Amino acid sequence: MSTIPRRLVVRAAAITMLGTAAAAQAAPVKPKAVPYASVVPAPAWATQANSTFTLGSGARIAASGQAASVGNYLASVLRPATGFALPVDQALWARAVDPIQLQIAPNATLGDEGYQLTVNATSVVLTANKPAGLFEGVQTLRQLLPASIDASTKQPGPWQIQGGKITDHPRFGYRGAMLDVARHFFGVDTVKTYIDEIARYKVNTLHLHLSDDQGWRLQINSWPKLATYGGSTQVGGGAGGYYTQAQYKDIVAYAASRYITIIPEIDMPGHTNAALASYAELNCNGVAPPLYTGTDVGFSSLCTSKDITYKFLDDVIGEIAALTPGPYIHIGGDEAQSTSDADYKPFIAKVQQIVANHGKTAIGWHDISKADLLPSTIGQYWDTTPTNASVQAAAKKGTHFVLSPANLAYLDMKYTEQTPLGQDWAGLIEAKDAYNWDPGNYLTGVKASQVNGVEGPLWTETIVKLADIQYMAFPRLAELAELGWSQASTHNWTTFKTRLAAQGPRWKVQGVNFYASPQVPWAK
Ligand code: TNX
Repeated sequence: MSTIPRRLVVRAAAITMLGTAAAAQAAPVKPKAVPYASVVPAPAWATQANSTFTLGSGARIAASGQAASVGNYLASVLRPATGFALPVDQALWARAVDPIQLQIAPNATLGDEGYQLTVNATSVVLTANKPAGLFEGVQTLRQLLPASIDASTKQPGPWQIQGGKITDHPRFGYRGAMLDVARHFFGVDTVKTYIDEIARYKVNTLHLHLSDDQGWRLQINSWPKLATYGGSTQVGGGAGGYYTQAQYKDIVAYAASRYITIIPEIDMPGHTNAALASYAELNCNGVAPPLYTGTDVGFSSLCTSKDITYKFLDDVIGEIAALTPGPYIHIGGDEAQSTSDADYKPFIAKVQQIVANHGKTAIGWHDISKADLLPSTIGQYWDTTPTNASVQAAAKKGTHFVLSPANLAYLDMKYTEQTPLGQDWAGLIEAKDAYNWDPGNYLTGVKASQVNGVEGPLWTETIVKLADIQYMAFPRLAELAELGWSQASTHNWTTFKTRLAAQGPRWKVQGVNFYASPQVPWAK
């Protein structure tokens, strides 16, 4: 018997205590309903009731109109482990009779991604302003079911959900991951798998680092050698690869079906050896360098004084803008050590204008704050100290930032000295380090209202396969996602690590390779 008081009302910061108490009483053999306190990222508000919903074999999902696609998605993620048919009813009348109901319903406090989830003995009702909110609510619902719901084959159940109510919405609108597909190339299936894994934690942005010294990874019709030659190799010298435009569109559409916006990055003016090797005319001396398969940075630059450079960028950005429904194009701008400041500043000004001409908003690594920025341009902060003079000056003029401090958010940093993959130039990032900072109160001179959110970049000099991506991303990306989604009041490592621990069995069931940090009391 549970000792949890009926309809105990808890603030998100306190719900973990509830989770600990309930977890201690969990039956060891049969899966039981999961306490609300185990959800990552922590919901804004939750109450847990003393009732239990059981998903039965005859259950149907009501999801009409704009809710239909998320209803179909919910059915598709629940079918493999339950083995149930879970038909999706799209007729309005089904709302009242089906046990699982997804509805679009106006609620002023929930915003675009918020949702409300109400579970009692006979029904699960999920409402939101927008389909994106229903989608995020579905991720919460999945975590309220036993971990075996994530299996790809039929499991015994029972499929119980603890009764209660959650009202939830994000702290920040931008919650991102970045994958460097330039240093090592990753195919469409790997990217889709990563998209599914990050969507579980309500990440809504995937930034693809599509070009660097070692490779150009997207077919550009007006400059075809970029991909066919510039994409032909990678770090270490093996065969590289690139996405055809059709494959890129497929990734964008798949991400959109998970309410994730793709942000394509073409890094410039540095990190451009692959482009310079593909077209001699992009070099100031007119000589194409050889392809590069090492891991140095800072040695390449587009020729900022040549007109052809801007024709090239207009063509490339034009094609990418046409393929990308999201509002942003990332222009890189980092570590341009082979471009003088005198050349760099007007270059960034021109590129921002090209991006704007194609109807998009520019994002760049915070190095671009050395240049004059358009009011809409966003900086992505990657340095390891919270104080930076040009960032502060740009912030004063109103620039917004996405935070990816390398010593806190870089997913390619090692966890410990023993971590077999990754780098350590920005430091070691153990589980606790990845969580123990506040993005709203990190950058000197940048107000919380100028912080659009957070992003976890995964650079891939040492990363070659999906299992490597997973090992570096989990648990840290789930932790960063919580910093991006959950209210500051939930912030508490001691309670968080217990919630994070409940993700371990889920990753095991999903076959996600993760770092079992000794700092986290992983659930069995
Ligand atoms: C720095 S920080 C880079 C990348 C490297 C990464 C390795 C930044 C924007 N650029 O070029 O891959 O370090 O950790």
